[in-house]
Amino acid sequence: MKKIMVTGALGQIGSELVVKLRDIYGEDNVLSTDIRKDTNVGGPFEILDVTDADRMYELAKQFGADTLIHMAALLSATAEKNPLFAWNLNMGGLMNALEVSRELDLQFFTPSSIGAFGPTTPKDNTPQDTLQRPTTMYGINKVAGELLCDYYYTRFGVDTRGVRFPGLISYVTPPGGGTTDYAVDIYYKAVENGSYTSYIAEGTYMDMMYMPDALQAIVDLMEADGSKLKHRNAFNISAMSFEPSQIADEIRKHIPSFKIRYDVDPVRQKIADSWPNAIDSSAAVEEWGFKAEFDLEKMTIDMLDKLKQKFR
Ligand code: AKB
Repeated sequence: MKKIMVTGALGQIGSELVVKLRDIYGEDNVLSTDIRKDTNVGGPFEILDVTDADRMYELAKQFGADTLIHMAALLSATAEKNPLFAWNLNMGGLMNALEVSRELDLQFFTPSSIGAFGPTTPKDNTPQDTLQRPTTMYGINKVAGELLCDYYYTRFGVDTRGVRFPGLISYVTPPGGGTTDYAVDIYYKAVENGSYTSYIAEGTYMDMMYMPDALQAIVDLMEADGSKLKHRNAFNISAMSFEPSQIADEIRKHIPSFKIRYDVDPVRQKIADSWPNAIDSSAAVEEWGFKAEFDLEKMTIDMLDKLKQKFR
């Protein structure tokens, strides 16, 4: 049985990932760690600041981990507000996690993002291997991270794996500080107020994915036969691409009076404009069988249903 340590376990992805991993591998085989404690969350938990390399090593060793899933990081919009802090946290945390994985011979996963692309990247059907000159601190962190993970595999044989996540949508834990977060907020506001003011302009396409597909992708990639992986660390994966008025139209099928307005935030709009419209996930499909169950229609039904129950 695997013994998995997760950093950033109370974040948007981590909080749901830990539940899924515990369902599959058993509660006691998944150690959740984060910089703060949430008393509502059960199971093995330890406080960990990922910039503290010694504590990360000690926790992984004591737990007897064979796998490290490193999720702790600042998202794009927050990183832009404080670039030096983002560099220190995102790169320092990643280096520590890679070193711990090398020292303890752990299988390793960390997410990259569509943020690893930039304005000179082909915007449509963005290839797996292409020009990457991001213009945000977050994107620079992600490209450097992809390269470091490749390096730890080729240089030290660490079994590093990863995907480039699109915007992730979930009704469980709200995201914090991302550019794609509007696509989560819009569902909350639709249920709570019947209207939403979007900080992303009409016509701005970005890749997205419903959280259950993102979690399954992590499990599938970590379970995949390593000998079949050619890319290992930065697989493009996407389930859908849409712009704000399309998600509003989809919501209107269930809440006919729903209204969308626009009050564009120049910082997040600039980030969104530098990212692809739609990426090509074919390498992930071919190398480890990536598939997504949810499109915009199916996701909207589930999101609205779950949020209505939550706010009832
Ligand atoms: C963000 O918007 O920063 C993230 C991402 C796409 O990496 N959701």
